[in-house]
Amino acid sequence: MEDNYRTYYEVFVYSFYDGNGDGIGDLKGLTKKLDYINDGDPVTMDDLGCNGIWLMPVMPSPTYHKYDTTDYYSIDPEYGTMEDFEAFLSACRERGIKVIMDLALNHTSSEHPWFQEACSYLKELGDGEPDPGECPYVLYYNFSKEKKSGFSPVKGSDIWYYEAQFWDGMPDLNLYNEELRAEIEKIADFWLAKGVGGFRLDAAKEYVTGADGSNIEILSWFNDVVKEKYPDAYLVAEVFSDMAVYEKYYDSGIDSLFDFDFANKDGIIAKVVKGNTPASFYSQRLQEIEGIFSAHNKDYIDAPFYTNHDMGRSAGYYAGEGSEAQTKLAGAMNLMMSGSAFIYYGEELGMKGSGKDENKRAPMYFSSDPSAVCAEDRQTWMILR
Ligand SMILES: [Ca+2]
Ligand SMILES: [Ca+2]
Ligand SMILES: [Ca+2]
Repeated sequence: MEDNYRTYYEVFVYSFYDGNGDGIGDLKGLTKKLDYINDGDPVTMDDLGCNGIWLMPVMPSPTYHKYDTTDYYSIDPEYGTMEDFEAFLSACRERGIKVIMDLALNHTSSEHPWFQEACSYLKELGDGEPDPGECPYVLYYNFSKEKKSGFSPVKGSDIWYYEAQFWDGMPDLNLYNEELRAEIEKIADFWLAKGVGGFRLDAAKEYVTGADGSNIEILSWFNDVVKEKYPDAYLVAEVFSDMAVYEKYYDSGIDSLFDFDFANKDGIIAKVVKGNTPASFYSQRLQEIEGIFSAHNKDYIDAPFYTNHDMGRSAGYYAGEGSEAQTKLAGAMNLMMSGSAFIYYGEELGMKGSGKDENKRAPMYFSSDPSAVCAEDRQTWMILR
């Protein structure tokens, strides 16, 4: 079995490096900059030395962040081609970097053909009873004639509604449908067969909103089908919540859950570094979580992270004299935790960016020339190494 204890670098491809000059980061650009993440030579120390990459979504999508897919079997043309992706994977393999991909299974894009076909069918049907024999996709989503909480109207119909917990462009999938599950098994196999090392499972807490037990069952099913054929695959789920909630998700048998309690501007690490909480609390919790998580899954691998694409960047958590040292100390406290630690791109440089999501996902700095970086972050340039 492969060792799944790694240090992952979370990359937003859109903002990382532009390989073809259109101003948008892409897979060619990321491949070109792999030496920065890991040059494959354990002797050199001027690379980050990460041996894992978490790719934020790369499948076709109408949004810049690409968390709502229109096709689970392709690469978004903004990011390149399938050949570019395969070249990226093979360059990572040469360097000993395991690549995990973001997989958004809670929802698709409202422009996904499954959803489009289901909506056309229901519009035509009107007030009748849907026949999945005529359109199987009506069961891929949660359609209803009743406007329940989190439901949006089907465009062009005054009878039908669909569940869309995030926004109406992201219809929620019905992960209990057997045909959809078979499709998802095919999707997972498609990418794993290419050499992808696993998945970061987006929004697992919303698979069935408000029903942790159902979500654990869904994760357990997905873990079983993936591990049966790919025992070395690595799965980490996003359950954006408190530890009392996400610890239970280890019952599913998946490798990792992001350890939210330590992250963000008001998490354990930041509280300790700001001096609001005694340093001993950090070590005490590290000891306690071993018992908490292993009670649910003895093979668990903690997934500590300090920030991600949904959080303000850490260099902004501290102000005044000593803030640079605080930022570095906090980063080190993240990496010292056992398990597979995650670093969000640019954090190692002390990039700043908070407020709206786009600012948290701003272009990576590859130059110390102030004119080469985006204006908003220009004054925060700082090398942490
Ligand atoms: Ca580009
Ligand atoms: Ca090296
Ligand atoms: Ca859902």
